[in-house]
Amino acid sequence: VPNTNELNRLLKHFSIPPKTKFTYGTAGFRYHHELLPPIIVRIAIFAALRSSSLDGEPVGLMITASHNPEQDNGLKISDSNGGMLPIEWEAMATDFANAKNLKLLMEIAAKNNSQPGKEMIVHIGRDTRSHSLHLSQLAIRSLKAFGAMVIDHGLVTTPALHYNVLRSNVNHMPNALLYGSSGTSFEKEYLNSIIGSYVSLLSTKSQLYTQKIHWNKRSMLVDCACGVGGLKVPLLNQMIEEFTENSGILLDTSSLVHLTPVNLPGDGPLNERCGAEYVQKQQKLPVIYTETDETLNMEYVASFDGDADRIVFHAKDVDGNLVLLDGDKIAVLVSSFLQEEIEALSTAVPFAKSIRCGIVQTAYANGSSTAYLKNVVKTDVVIAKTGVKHVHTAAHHHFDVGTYFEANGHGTVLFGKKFFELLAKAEQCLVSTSRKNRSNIAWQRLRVLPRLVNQAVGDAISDLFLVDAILYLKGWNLYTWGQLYSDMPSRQCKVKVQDRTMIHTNENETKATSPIQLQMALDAAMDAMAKNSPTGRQANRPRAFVRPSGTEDAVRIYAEANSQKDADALATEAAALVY
Ligand code: NG1
Ligand code: ZN
Repeated sequence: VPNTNELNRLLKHFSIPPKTKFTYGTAGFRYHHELLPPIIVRIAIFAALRSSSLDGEPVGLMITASHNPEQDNGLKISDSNGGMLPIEWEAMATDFANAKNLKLLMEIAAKNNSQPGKEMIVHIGRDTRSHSLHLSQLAIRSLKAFGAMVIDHGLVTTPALHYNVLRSNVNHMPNALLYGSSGTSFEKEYLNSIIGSYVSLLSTKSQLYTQKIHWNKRSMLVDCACGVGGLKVPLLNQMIEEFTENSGILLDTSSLVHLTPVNLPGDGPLNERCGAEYVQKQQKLPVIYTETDETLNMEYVASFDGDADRIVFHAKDVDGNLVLLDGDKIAVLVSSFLQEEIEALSTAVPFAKSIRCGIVQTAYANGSSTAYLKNVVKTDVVIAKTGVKHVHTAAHHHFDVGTYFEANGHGTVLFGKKFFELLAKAEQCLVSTSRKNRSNIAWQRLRVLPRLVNQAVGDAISDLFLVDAILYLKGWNLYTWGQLYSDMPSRQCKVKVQDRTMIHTNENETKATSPIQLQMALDAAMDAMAKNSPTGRQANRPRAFVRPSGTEDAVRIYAEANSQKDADALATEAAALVY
């Protein structure tokens, strides 16, 4: 039963500052942390109503501003299926965030056919920002005042929170809820399932050989952006060892990757000169705040973002320059692996030929990656709007096995119904064949993937093991992988303008639809540069676009061209046009 007095007190105390309009952005609400308390109170109530509208299925609230600077914070909502809030609900969320008092809130709810129910359950998680604890306590207080049940997971990564939500809905776990307000975490189970699938995947390599082979142990430095991933990565080595010992899977332990976590919470400022966003956007090597002899010469490095839902890989070349393996490179690696395995399976199981495999990218994907995917991997490519909610939906809609990765390293692979039909058919055809048969190996590989790869949302930890396993199975290192294609030189920057919402774009954000003069001027700049470019190939055409960010108060500029000088010049020109 809602405690109206307490709700009124909270709404009054955390009132909306004058002349402020909060909006639901690319991934929820994200602002300077001091602006957040009023949003937290209102969106906590919103989350409870969403749970109520789903007949009491739990949903999730994650307190994080992901890759943003330390002083920002935010709210991400996990729907009951572990995915993002349906886009149709965003307008109501925005209205809620801006509603003054309880009466207005309830009017908005009624207008949206939404009302408090008997069962309202909300999972809460938070990142390591110093203000996240206080904000999560405020969310809990508001939820309780509204009569919702709260399950507090404390410090978790965003993908682990999504998994907790998904998992608690899969089984509709009333028993687990008996623990009360905590102790219903499936995080360990989740990490174990990733690790178990990873080890099984690695073990398929030796099926191809008759003798025992000793592999070079791979050591990976994991830059945790001084964020919450840094609390989880240190547990993984031991979990891998324990799993391998207990599972009875015969595997040379030297084939397992060893993780060295650095940039843990407290080592340095969150996301500052480290982490996935910095490395990918600035194209610079991260600062390793905890530098030791061991960390100095590591060749195999991964960078997470502040809430561990993104990952990019990188290494230093002989000249000390950055070799970046971003989300595009991950998409290429993962999708070619999937195509190869499905192809190998199809010789024994022809149904595999009918599986639609494909990739979803955004306008930020490097032109070379799109060309490579179309021309070499020969896979279908769909370009969707920026943000997981768009790429996820597109992958689900277009493909039976849909891979999506944003260039910034946020992505996953979605396996549809038809893929599971394929696995069932494969089992019938292959169960009595030799485990060394290539189609059988492909089946062994494919069937572990849905447990290795998060089906709800991208996860840096899950993607780390997926990439490492594929590299191991192929016998590649970061350089072999990086050389699949060369990125077109590119430049990204941000411009702060008075009102970024002035800029509107087309469906896949590759062009501005208004102001129309802006796009005309951009087209002219691209044409002029194309005339002076050495090649006339479409794939190498200079390209630039602008769009308002949905997470920061800025307009983002992207440019790519045939030389770094040209990419920089095009970005500078585009920035001047926006300004
Ligand atoms: P915005 O700020 O709307 O561009 C950024 C990323 C998205 C996504 C969200 C959510 C870029 C260019 N944009 O969105 O891909 O990750 O943050 O975290 O990287
Ligand atoms: Zn993130």
